[in-house]
Amino acid sequence: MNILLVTPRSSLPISVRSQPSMALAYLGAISMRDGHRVRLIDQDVDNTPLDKVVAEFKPDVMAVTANTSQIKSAWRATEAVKTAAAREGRPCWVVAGGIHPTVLSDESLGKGTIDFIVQGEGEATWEHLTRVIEEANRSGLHHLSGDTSNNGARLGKSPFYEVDGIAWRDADGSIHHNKHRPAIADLDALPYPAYTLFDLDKYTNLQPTVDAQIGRTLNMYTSRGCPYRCTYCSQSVFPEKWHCRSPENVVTEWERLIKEFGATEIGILDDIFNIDRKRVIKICELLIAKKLNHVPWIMINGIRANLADREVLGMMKKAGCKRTAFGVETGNQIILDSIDKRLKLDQVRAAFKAARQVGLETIGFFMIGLPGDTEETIDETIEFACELDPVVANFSMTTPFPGTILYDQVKAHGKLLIDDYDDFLFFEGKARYEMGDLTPELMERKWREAYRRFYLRPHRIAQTLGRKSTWQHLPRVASMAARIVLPKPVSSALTRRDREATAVPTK
Ligand code: B12
Ligand code: SF4
Repeated sequence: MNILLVTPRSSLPISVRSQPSMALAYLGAISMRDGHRVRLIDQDVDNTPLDKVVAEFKPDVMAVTANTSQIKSAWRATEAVKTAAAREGRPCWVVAGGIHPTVLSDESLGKGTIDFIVQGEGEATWEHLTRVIEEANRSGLHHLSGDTSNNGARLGKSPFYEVDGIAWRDADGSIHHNKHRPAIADLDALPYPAYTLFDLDKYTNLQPTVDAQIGRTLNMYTSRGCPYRCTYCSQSVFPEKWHCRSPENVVTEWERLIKEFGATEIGILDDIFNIDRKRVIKICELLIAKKLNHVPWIMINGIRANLADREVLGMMKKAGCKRTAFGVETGNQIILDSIDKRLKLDQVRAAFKAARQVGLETIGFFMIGLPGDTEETIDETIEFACELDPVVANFSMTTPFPGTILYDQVKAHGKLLIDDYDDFLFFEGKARYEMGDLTPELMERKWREAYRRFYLRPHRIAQTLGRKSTWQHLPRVASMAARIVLPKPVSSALTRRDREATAVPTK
């Protein structure tokens, strides 16, 4: 079949969201292994109109990925493809996946342009679904109904009931939720992400989390899922427990990224890379043995501070790790407990100290406006950030994402201040909700104050001026500095440029 993979246009500025979608890289690899023709359009770096792509490529299936802030754009893309395909007289099945449609599958199916939602981890379900679609096309089901119909009397029970892990829409509009599909048992059996589908020269690096200015950062996902259940985190919504690839499999891909695709820096995206310390140490030993440790790597997503001891961090450093992020969130233990982080402030202190001792740079993720936050507790967060003093401190506005416990708490006891999915971002300093004494005014004022107090300390100014990357990214750094120094009300002046200025990838 002809399979069209689409990353919908993001509402983030391109210099921030600039990496190939790993979800589609995996799905593409599966589909190519199964003998399909695959074309990928990343709307962030490719302006080709979808109707033109449909006319040229004639897709039988379209796959689109979306998190919450991408979902509206994903719906527009599916509509464009469905309409163009119908015009061509060649219907195209549309499949969506990713965190947002997984959580709110009926909402997306209700749009009428999406036939299937693949819920949770995608590869096994995708492979099964595309096989069933191909059989359905062959038997004429698709062309008879022009839809995902079970087509009752003529063809018997729809074959789509057999595909675990999907929600789907029948020809009469009714929605079916099939059984959950268990996590993929052997992640090593997956093909490596198909980077050949992307024009890698069109992407930028995830500044300022990574450094490579010239050259290429490529990402890896060495383990999946997370056993923790932090109340604000979308990842905790996925039912799959932590499961991982073997160190050998990881390092083979690592080598390939460097030797075949020219990676000059590697970003690790795992939710919780360091849960199995033996595995981390083995990966590090292999990287050293294979002399791959000359290429720096960065833990883009936070690792758990309570599991980051000096030995593990030291091995990571020896194996080429340059910088690691930690999800710290708050400087107040009561609030930390209330978000179910299962972490002690002293464990965070110890992890930052150990990282410094072994020579690893750090990134700290902090959240402003967690439930229960007050002027005083936010001050504690800012002071804690200053005490830890990471190379990059990211203060994000707490944003309640659908499906999270936080979202339910805000729905029950507070008020969401955003009703447009495009605004479910937290790079910018605009309050997303209010609850009790936690007012938008407080959150926005403290958010600005956090950046000011952290980055305008004399030694930080000196450090910033002394860093090569400051001069390499001068417009962004200058814009960020101006926003910190100039006292203007945040919510009144949000622009795309504002978003860009503070953009640091966070979890
Ligand atoms: C890397 C990353 C980024 C990068 C994106 C780079 C890129 N091009 O993908 C950057 C830094 C730009 C980024 C930005 C943001 N991110 Co982000 N990011 C991640 C991170 C760490 C990894 C994503 C990834 O590649 N995963 C690996 C792939 C293989 O997994 P996957 O995407 O889940 O896909 C699997 C399944 O979901 C499914 N699937 C997915 N799509 C599809 C489609 C089909 C058709 C099928 C069949 C299956 C399928 O199959 C895949 C394979 O199993 C995730 C956390 C995580 N672990 O996923 C957060 C995460 C996706 N980000 C999140 C957030 C909140 C953001 C921001 C909103 C933050 C902000 N700035 O305010 C922005 C939004 C940007 C945007 N508009 O897209 C949240 C999403 C929450 C939500 N409900 O939307 C996550 C889940 C983090 C979290 N724990 O809360 N992010
Ligand atoms: S914030 Fe990190 S530790 Fe907590 S549930 Fe999300 S991925 Fe797991």
